[in-house]
Amino acid sequence: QRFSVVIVGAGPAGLTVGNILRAAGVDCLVLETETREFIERRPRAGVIEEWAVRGLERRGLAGSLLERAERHTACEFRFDGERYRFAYQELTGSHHWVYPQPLLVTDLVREYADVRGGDIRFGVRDVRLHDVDGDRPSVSYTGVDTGRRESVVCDFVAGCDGARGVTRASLAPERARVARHDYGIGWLALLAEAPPSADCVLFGCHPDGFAGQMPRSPEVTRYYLQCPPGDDPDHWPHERVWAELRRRLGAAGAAPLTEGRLIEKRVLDMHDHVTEPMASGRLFLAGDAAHLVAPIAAKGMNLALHDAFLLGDALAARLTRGDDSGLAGYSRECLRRVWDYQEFSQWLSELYHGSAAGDPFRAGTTLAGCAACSPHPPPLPPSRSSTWARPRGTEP
Ligand code: RFL
Repeated sequence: QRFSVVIVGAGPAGLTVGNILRAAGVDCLVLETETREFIERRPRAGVIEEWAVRGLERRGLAGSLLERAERHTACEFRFDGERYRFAYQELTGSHHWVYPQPLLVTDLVREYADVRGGDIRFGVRDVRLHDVDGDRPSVSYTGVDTGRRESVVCDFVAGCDGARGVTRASLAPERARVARHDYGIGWLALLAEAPPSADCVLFGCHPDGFAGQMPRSPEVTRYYLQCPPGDDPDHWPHERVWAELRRRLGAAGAAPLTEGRLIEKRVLDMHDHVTEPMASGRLFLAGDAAHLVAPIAAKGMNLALHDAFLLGDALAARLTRGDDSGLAGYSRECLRRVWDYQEFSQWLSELYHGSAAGDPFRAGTTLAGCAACSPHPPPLPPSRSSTWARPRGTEP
């Protein structure tokens, strides 16, 4: 079998690339290890930046999102029992959308497979890449129904298989460099069957550790609690979670938290990594397959979409018009924003975690950071305020 492009992974990155290619009339195949039902339910991100939504909209992929997503223009820090509301839209002119990742994935699969007629194979096993540095790469896998090895020849491979995928390993090791950073911090990531406790994102900077609240939908809310890395979620029974959230997010005049059953409870060890370059021969990585950014600043899915816009457009230009320029500059263009967001994430991490570091100096600078977001702020440094809600450079 032959396709112009094989896309490995049906997350936000892979499905966006697939949709762009189908719209340009390019034949492509998406290979995914999980079932369609599973990827349409897997809970993860929820905060999408305004430029990313505009990018989806320009490609005909934001219809349901714009009907159903909530628009957010402010967030709130809670520190030392005080509330510091940060109306970032007033400062940057930009806002965020809250739209759960499973809904976006559902929209993207439906558009790709059911509307644009794209080929997608779920439940595949043991995906392997071959000859990506040659002119005729291929991808082999075991089909779920047949149990047979299948092989697909293609012009290009898009590696969109997330942080634990296989495509990154096919980059020529002597040319690819992986830079890593470990925060030495864990987050207990929780989903509660309860409406949000506030109309915006909450960040609690507490001497006992960070706590966060992120609205997801009228029925479900995400919470985070800083914990030791590698901690066991079983150390966090229902009562302990809610007592700790109440303490770390408590503030004068704040409404009590709306509690509910915890339907997800997992410990994330906060770390980042970046692979450079993001391409080798005819293999191009996109999203978490190329770079992981800890969910501190809610940037991972946004970066995955940024890569996907650039890669989809570049592959379409190459395959429909013979224009190679997008592919040639792809890695460099993606990495500018990747490093920008990694830097922002490090800065924000200090704001979240500094007061729990047991160091009065770090606690002091954390308080100054929260106070800078108060109703009468000294303006944030331009790089901070722009990264908060808006990317630098042109929109893809
Ligand atoms: P994904 O979403 O991981 O999709 C990769 C797909 O590839 C499949 N796969 C394979 N398929 C074929 N062959 C293989 N060998 C394969 N191996 C894996 C997988 O099953 C999957 O379907 O990667 P993609 O598309 O790059 O998207 C990245 C985002 O999912 C990720 O960055 C975000 O979820 C990160 N993130 C957040 N990002 C935001 O922008 N805003 C947020 O609010 C936000 N919140 C979060 C988050 C991540 C979290 N976790 C779980 C780490 C909150 C949490 C708790």
